[in-house]
Amino acid sequence: MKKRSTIYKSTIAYLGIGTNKGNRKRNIQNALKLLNKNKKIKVIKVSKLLKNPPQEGIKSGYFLNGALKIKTSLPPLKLLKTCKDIEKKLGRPISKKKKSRIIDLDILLFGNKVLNTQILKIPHPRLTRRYFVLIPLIDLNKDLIHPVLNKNIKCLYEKLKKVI
Ligand code: PH2
Ligand code: MG
Ligand code: MG
Repeated sequence: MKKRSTIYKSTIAYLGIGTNKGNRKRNIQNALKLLNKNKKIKVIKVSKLLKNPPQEGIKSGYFLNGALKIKTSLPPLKLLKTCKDIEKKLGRPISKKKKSRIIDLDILLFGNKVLNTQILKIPHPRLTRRYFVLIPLIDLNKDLIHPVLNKNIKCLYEKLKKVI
């Protein structure tokens, strides 16, 4: 029997994934391959992908957005570094925030962890304002609880729907 590699002290985390440049589906597939290549990350579930217009001042190209449920033994900052390395490997330059992106990987939730540092905030601070994040998250796990607001993400989505 094939030996399964075990991930010790692992955490369930959720990543947001988005792309609005080039072959969006392929960009997402490439990012998934690179995430799974890392021995300390296992992608457990991929949400349905949502085609939607750019938000928050980005002007060009529609987005393909989704979310990933992963299991990881990496601590949050190492996971962030891994995400940034993958973005770079897929050709995203380190530059302006409002630019089109081949791939964007954001940490949305990391277990019940709450982190508020300059380089990384968990839960993702704009999660509650983004339907393109909440819809894929609900698709992955409708029972998820926002660890700061202590609210179910489905409730957060219902609330957001009222204002947009
Ligand atoms: N990401 C942003 C800003 N705007 N709009 C959509 N539709 N999807 C995104 O992933 C997105 C965005 C900043 O990361
Ligand atoms: Mg982002
Ligand atoms: Mg990002």
